[in-house]
Amino acid sequence: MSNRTYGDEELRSVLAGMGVKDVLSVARYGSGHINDTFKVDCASGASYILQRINTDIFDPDMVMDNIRRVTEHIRGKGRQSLEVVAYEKPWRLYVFIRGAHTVDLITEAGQAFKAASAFADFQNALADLPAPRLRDIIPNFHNTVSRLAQLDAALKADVKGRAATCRPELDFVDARREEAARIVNLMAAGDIPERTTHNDTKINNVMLDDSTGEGTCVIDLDTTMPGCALYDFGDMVRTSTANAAEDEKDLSKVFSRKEYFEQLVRGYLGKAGFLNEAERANLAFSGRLITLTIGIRFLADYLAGDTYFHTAYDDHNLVRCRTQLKMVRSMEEQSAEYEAIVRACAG
Ligand code: ADP
Ligand code: GN1
Ligand code: MG
Repeated sequence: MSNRTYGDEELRSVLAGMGVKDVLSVARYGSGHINDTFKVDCASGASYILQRINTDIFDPDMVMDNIRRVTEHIRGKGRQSLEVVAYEKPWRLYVFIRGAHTVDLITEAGQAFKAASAFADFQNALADLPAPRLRDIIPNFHNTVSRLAQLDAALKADVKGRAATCRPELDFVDARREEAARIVNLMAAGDIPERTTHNDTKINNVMLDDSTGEGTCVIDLDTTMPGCALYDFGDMVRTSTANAAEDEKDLSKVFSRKEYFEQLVRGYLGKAGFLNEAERANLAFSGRLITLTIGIRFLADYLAGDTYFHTAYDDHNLVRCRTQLKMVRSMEEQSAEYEAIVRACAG
């Protein structure tokens, strides 16, 4: 969410414009970094999610165009999907999904299995999305090479004079520049195919059933577009194996949990039968790569003066970057074991 505050009157008038007039309450909701999200409760008993799409980042029409196609396609298969009730640029209204919740951190390995299974179902459901190709919402979104170029530009400009405060983080990234291009190169060579992917598979973007814990609905579809299945799996590793919050300051608490990784691989491979050999061979690597890429993005935003991700305090992006780099190190240390897990599960 952004730092912007909204008056009750403003929100009620947006809702009235969408035909929702019996509003009992409208309040901030969730912990996303991008959009402004509110839960709306009405006298009729209906509840909604109202969101102001972040127009600094997204072209709302383009996003809603993709989302309508994706949600209709998923519903056409008899599966639960986000449901758009109204769209009045840049605001949108979704049906509030009941009986399920999201978590920012998982506390039991079985949840990783369920989340991975739900994201794999999502990719499967979109495998036969009819042409045309979905629109590229943010070009090169997970392209680590272009994310490095953005970091370099932010470092050069150093608008806030922060470069001196993040030398160890910059060095950590520099030491990994070579491997950063691996998946980009495999895609360019045609060894890894483009697929329709979610591109933001962090754990709080899947609704988990209140009683069974099953992943009932994948949400936050703003970046669903042509991409790489490995980036989706990688972001699950980043967020579902983490032992601590994305902005934990005590780095001794930050590491990737092997048993969670194993459940994630089992849940994903159990459904993602479409993966080719090159994709399977890079599953463990994708976790490290995406975590490094998100670390690079937090660092670039810190150097650029916190213009992209919402921050709650001055060096919030640097703190987030540090947790990502600690997660990368933890995955590197367990790399042989993680590779062995993938081989064992892939059969
Ligand atoms: P952001 O892009 O800012 O991350 P999200 O679309 O992920 O925004 O929404 C933020 C949070 O709001 C989610 O993590 C989830 O908890 C909640 N949420 C979003 N959509 C729904 C929905 N349709 N029903 C119930 N909760 C939702
Ligand atoms: C953002 O929207 P949210 O909070 O689910 C970001 C992701 C990052 C994530 C890091 C559109 O996700 O790419 O991985 O923060 N979304 C966008 O927590 O940039
Ligand atoms: Mg989200």
